[in-house]
Amino acid sequence: MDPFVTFHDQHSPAAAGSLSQELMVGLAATPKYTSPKFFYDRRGSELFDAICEQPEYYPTRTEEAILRAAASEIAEAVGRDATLIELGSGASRKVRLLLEALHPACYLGVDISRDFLLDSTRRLATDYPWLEVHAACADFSQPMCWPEGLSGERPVAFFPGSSIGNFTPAEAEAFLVGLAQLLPPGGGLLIGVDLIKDRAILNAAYNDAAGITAAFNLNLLERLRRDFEAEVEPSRFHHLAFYNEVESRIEMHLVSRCDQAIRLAEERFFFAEGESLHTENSYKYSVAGFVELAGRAGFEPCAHWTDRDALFCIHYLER
Ligand code: AVI
Repeated sequence: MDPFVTFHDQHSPAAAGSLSQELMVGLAATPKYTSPKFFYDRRGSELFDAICEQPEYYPTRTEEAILRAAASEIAEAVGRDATLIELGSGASRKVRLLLEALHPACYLGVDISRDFLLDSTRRLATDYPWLEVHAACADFSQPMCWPEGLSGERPVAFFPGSSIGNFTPAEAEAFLVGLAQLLPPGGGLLIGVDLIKDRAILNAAYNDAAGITAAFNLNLLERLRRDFEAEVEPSRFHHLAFYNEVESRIEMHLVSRCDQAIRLAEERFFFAEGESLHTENSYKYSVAGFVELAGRAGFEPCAHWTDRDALFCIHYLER
């Protein structure tokens, strides 16, 4: 183990059998659905990184630009005594901008993907020798607790990327209630939230011309074959993503090109031509709408920052 990173293992991965049960529940439902967590095998994570580089996918570069432009204001609002806790730390790119502005004594990266987490926290420990670095392998969408041994008084959670948008609003509220319970009074939440905007911009972001989002969506079926020994022919489905204005969300689906079945374990799930498997929602919020939701979960708004085109918002809230 790298001497500069304290590793805390809080995750016992669900057995393949229970994941396969979960998939079967969604495939048997009407309409059919799968949880977005099934996107993220190694190939899915690589494709997601590639999505973030696409010219149409504005959230990543816009959030980074806001962090860069507002770094000192953010540091002012958050305070320099924070223990920074990054939820879903992944490649830990955005947090570097914050570390440089906040100079906290202690950082904890929390991610479900052990290898990714270890690589990225080791890189942080090397690049920021003054920083006490902890890594917790955990599924932060499930109840968790902060590991022992973090120095610093005031935890501030950093949840970038508008990953909150992949929960339904009710799930997002429940998640924030759980997070609020982990924070002492005065503890903070710095969170990136994608904003409601012109549908043409949203539709383009999830239908990039290079077809990377389509490949990301279809990789789910490849993964069913690879990891769950499903019988499924991905070329018999096509990618569909559109903005549902009533629900303020992008919906991603895989639409069947013909009458067919997916076999998983001993079950067969029939698709009529044109029937879809709903693979993801990505909710968009107004600034006020998100503040209201977070308020119901026990967070008070302190400050927020947006870009000039009002594409994306970073909120800072406290308990
Ligand atoms: C991870 N999450 C915030 C992305 C989003 O925009 O909802 C996942 C994604 N799906 C398709 N493109 C990107």
